[in-house]
Amino acid sequence: MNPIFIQPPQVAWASGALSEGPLLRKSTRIQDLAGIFVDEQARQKMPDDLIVYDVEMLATSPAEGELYTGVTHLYPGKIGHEYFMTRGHFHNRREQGEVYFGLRGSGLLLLQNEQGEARLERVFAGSVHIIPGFTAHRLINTGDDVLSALAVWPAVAGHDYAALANGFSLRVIEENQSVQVKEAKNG
Ligand code: PAN
Ligand code: ZN
Repeated sequence: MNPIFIQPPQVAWASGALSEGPLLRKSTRIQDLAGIFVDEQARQKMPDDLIVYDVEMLATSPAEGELYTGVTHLYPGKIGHEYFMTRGHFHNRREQGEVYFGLRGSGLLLLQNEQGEARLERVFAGSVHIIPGFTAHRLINTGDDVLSALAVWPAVAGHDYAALANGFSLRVIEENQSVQVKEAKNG
C-alpha cells in the first residue's frame, strides 16, 4: 500500500506566518478601536485606516470540542502615551480557557478576572501563557518590533467584548522612556 502523507498547516516560528491551510484574516484598524484607548482625542488624530493588529487563523471546524488556532500580529506604536493593544475580551462561554505562545517581539498579556483583579505576564519568543476560564485577556506591545503570539482556543468559546465596556482595570503607558502601569480611572 502506498501511504498518503498529509501536508499539515505550518507556522513559521520566527515570524508567526501561517501557511498550507485555508486561512481567515482580519485586520483591526485605528477606526475600529473607538473608546478603547484612554486618549480618545489622540486616537482620532491618527490615520483611520492604520492597522493596529492582524489576526490570521486556520479555517477549521467550529463544532463543539474542536479547537481554533490563530496568530495575532500586534504592531508597535502608541496612542498618546498608551501602547498599541488588542481590544481584549472574555469568552462568551466564560469557563473556556486558551493558551497563548509568544513568537516574536516583546510585550505584556493583561489578564483580568470577573472581580476586576488584573495581572500582567511578560510576552516574548517562547513564553507560554495559560489563560484560565473566566479570565479576560488583552495583548500589549511595549516593544519596537511586531509582537506575534500563537493562540489555541475552543471553537465554542466565542468572544464577549461588551462585558469590558468599562475597560480593564490597568493601563500600560510609556512615561520617561519606560513602561509604566497605572490603575485605570474607569476600570
Ligand atoms: C485571540 C484574539 C486576538 C485579537 O485570537 O481574538 O488576539 O484580540 P481581540 O479578539 O480581543 O480583538 C483570542 O484570544 N481568541 O480567543
Ligand atoms: Zn480569547
